[in-house]
Formats: sequence, C-alpha cells, structure tokens
Amino acid sequence: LKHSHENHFSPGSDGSSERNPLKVPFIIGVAGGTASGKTTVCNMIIAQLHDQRVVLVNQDAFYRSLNDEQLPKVSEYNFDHPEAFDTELLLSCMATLRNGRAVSIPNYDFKTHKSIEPARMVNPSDVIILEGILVLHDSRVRDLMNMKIFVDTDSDVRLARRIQRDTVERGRNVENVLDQYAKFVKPSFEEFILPSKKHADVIIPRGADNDVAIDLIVQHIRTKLGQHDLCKIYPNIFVIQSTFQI
Ligand code: UZR
Ligand code: MG
Repeated sequence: LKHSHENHFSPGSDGSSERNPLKVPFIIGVAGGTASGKTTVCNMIIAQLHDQRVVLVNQDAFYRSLNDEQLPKVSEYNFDHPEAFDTELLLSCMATLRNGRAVSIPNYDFKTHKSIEPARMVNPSDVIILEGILVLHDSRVRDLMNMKIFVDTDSDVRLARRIQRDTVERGRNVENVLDQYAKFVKPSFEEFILPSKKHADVIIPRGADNDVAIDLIVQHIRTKLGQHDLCKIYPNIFVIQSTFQI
C-alpha cells in the first residue's frame, strides 16, 4: 500500500524521477491547538517565501478513514487523539518528499470522515511545511524537521474561532461543537498537544497576529537555504504545486 503512494513524476523533466543531490528540502513543522492560526501562519510564511518552491502538507490529510461501525457513532470518536492519524503513512510520504520525489497525499473529507479521490500530488520542493495539531507529538515525525514551530494562542480565542469555523464552514451546530470540545478537544490538547510545545524551537504567541515572529522565521529560513547561492545555481526557481487525478 505504501508503494501505491509513491509516484515517479518529476516536473519539467523527461518524466524520470531524477533527484538533485544538492538540494535537501528544509522541513518545518507547525503545531498548535485547534484554531490557533496554524494555517494562517503557514500561509504568511509561504507568501513571504514567494521566490522559493514551498509546499504545505497538512496532517489532517492523514486522518484514518472511519469504518462502517465507527461512522454511526462519530460523536464518540476522538479526532484529537494521536491514534486518529495514520502516522506511518505520513512518515513514508515525508520521506519520499525529502528524497526529492513527488508523492500522492490522501485527500481527507471532513464531511464523510473518509479519504476521497482524487488524492493530491505533491511535488518535491525547497521548503516543506508540515502543519497540524499533533505534528510535534511523535519523535519520528519531529526528527524529520529542521525547524519546529508551536503557535500559542489563548484557549478562549481558539474556542471562539472554532465555534465560528465549525458552524460556518463545517455545517455543525454550536451545541455539538461545545460538546466535542469538552469531551475530546480540550482533554487531548492538555494531554498531547500542550506537552509537545517543549519540543518547539520557536513559540509564536498570538499566532498570525505576530508579524515580527513571522518575519524572523522567514529570515532564518532564507539564511538556511543559502538563498543567493541557490538562485545562482537554479535561476528558474518558482512555485510548482499541482493536483491531478490518479
Ligand atoms: P485544526 N476534526 C473534525 O472535526 N472532523 C474530522 O473528521 C476530523 C477532524 C477536527 C478535530 C480537530 N476534532 O480538533 C480539528 N474534533 O479537526 C483539527 N473534534 O483541525 O487544526 O484545523 O483545528
Ligand atoms: Mg487549519
């Protein structure tokens, strides 16, 4: 099964999966509680790194599909537990990207709680950002990262945003959201997510409102990438990100 997620697609080449041994991607992990502003922080980093090939991989894509027994009892299912994710698959996909190869990443559907077609094809890049509530939890995942970020936003702000997002974007009602928050989201935050903060290199208070922190992070990434040298060697660096059916 793992092999079916490997794909030998190489952009702008003859179709062989050649890799450039000079380039090892810079891998950044971005963790934090639900609705802390992780995605916004990632998008701000990507916008500021506009002249680099950057790809964003979301841990959500690796949610295990619920089976027919679990589906009717979805309100009993803990989506905030590390076991809810297929971390083996995440590790194998990240290893493929790190080796400079394209990979297909599952497409998880929050409505049906299943992976659906088409999968998402992700091309190798100079920078890979792995985002998700629990990306700093597992040491094997942390070991892949060159930089570990924790987005630290107050719980009341996060809950307010979560209610807004789940009612507007995910079609849930306030009662369900609060029920799930009390039953799973908050306990798992305290048990798994918050303790993972100690592994972070950088903690961003106030999340996406913190322009200074994001500027500093981007500066660091640029330094590490040796941007000027890269531009000399690869004058045609640009963002390539494509999705197609497999
Ligand atoms: P972020 N989640 C769902 O609500 N439904 C799913 O099918 C899968 C996940 C929620 C999950 C977690 N929990 O809190 C949140 N619940 O997605 C993580 N309950 O997403 O980091 O964007 O907040
Ligand atoms: Mg998000």
